[in-house]
Amino acid sequence: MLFSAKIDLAKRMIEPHTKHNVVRLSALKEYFNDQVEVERMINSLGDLVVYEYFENSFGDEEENVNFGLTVLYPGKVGREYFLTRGHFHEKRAAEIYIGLEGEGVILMQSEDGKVEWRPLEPNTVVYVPPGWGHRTINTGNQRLTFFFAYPSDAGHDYEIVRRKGFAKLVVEENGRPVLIDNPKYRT
Ligand code: PAN
Ligand code: ZN
Repeated sequence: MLFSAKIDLAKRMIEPHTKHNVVRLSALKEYFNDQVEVERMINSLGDLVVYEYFENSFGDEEENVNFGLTVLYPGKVGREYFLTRGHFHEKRAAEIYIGLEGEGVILMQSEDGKVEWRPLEPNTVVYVPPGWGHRTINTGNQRLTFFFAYPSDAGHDYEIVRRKGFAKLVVEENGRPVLIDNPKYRT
């Protein structure tokens, strides 16, 4: 039985953990707006790690809470900042994110297409309400690290994001993050 875990920011991990996923540029090709630029970057820079996450996962037992740490590295594909794939929970479960280091945002989208975005940085707690898809974006030039926790039976639907994307993109304009309409978004 698990009673506690230690976050080590220097080592960028949480111990213990039952799962460690590393997500590279090649796995994110369809999630960035400019897929040609992703290819070009892979060819010139290699298949960079964009983010990794460590999780204590309890299968799909509904009494439990999965939790862990995500580390999203800085970078851009064209003007679009490095991002996580993003997903909707299959069971409309809420989620808590707590910013630990770096500067970023969380982009949230309701099932009927409303969009909200909030800063994700140290000492910020973000509550993702049930039914809202969510993606994190690193808008700074150091890594963005955050803690997350959600019900173990929530499930993850990535397919809907892969096919339709989010309605908005977070891109750099004059050195600052701005929200623009996603030209490829399909309702
Ligand atoms: C987080 C995310 C994690 C990686 O634990 O799963 O930050 O992002 P993607 O799942 O979008 O690749 C979470 O929201 N879990 O529900
Ligand atoms: Zn989630």
